[in-house]
Amino acid sequence: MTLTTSSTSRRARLSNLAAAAALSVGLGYGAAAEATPLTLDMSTTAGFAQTCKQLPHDARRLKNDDERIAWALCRDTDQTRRLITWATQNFTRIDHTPLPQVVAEVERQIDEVRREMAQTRQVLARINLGERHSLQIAPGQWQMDLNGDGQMALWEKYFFAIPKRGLSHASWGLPRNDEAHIQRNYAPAAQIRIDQADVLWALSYHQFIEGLLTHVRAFDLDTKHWHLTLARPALLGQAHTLIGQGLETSDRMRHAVLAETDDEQEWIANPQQRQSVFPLVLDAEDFNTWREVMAEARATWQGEHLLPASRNARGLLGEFAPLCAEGQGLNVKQLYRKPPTKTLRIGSSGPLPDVSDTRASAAPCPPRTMPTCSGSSWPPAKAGTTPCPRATACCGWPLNAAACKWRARPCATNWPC
Ligand SMILES: [Ca+2]
Ligand SMILES: [Ca+2]
Repeated sequence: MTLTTSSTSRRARLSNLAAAAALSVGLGYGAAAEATPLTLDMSTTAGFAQTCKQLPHDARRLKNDDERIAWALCRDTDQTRRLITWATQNFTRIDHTPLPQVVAEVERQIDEVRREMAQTRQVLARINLGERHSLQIAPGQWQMDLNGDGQMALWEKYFFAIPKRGLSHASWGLPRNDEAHIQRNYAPAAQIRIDQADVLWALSYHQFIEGLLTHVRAFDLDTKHWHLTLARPALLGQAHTLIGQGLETSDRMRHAVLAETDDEQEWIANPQQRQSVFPLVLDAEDFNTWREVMAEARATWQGEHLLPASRNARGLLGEFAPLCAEGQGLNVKQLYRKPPTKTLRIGSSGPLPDVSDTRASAAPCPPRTMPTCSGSSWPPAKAGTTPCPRATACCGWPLNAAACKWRARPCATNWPC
């Protein structure tokens, strides 16, 4: 399939990039830190603005974990504001801007977000609340002019509001200028009393998003042919570390949530907790699914399990199939840590990816030696075993963990193993 460079598709691409980037977040306000403890209020609109204004720009001047939490929230929300303002202003002139310039500006933005998120991530990683609770927050009250037009539209007012608990996430959408839609789908007054599990939740998302953005910046986009070329292999290694840390943090978070015995203004709730404003209701089976999927994801990410890479595979794995010879499984860790030395291209035309020197070394693809099937292609086979060709994908996890009842399937009998 050949991708066009029409203004429509360019707009769509930039819009997608901006939307993805807007999920990330993080920037700060400058103001001298006071010697006396700061008054931190993250539960009212005025208190939020005042708190962010008085926090120091330099994270090293933060005096305690409550200040670190407020600082991270202020930076994240302000980074969101800056991204939306940037995207809004650039969207109007994208049709008149040469494509390479658009790409360069997007890359600059991604790098800035990565820098900001690295700071916020390090601050979040320092926080250890132990058993105590920290700030009470009400994200629906964090209201600001996000697109920089000097007005506060309804969608901006409720941009950080939490969707009502228990609704199908398909009905959320983003807040729009429709009061009835907001009232139906959002809980602007919802409050959370932050505990260590919530801090770990935020930390894991920072690690994941920073990792994904780092992954993106490992590649250069050829705007003529819409190819991605691996230009900065070292960033792939960094991305592997960050996403691996995200998986570990997510597991620590799951343990922390399950260990909670209180039940008051919770974010993610364990099956015994009822006082939660987290949009998804998770039962005991969801937590089991979470544990199983994360264990498989971590083993795959660290190269302990191999992904099936077959020429007949479909989807992304099919695109990567040429990385591995027949009879080999893909070692994700090696792919990130020792990517093919020859140019790795991913794109829309031509033989993809170009890994003609890789098969000789076969670095990411150790042979699978055991002549038995070990299950479906998800979960992947343990290194040294042969995975089966059919995937039972767990779609959209963890967003719809409740709907994701993954079960291993027996191997297809005709699989040549
Ligand atoms: Ca506005
Ligand atoms: Ca909690």
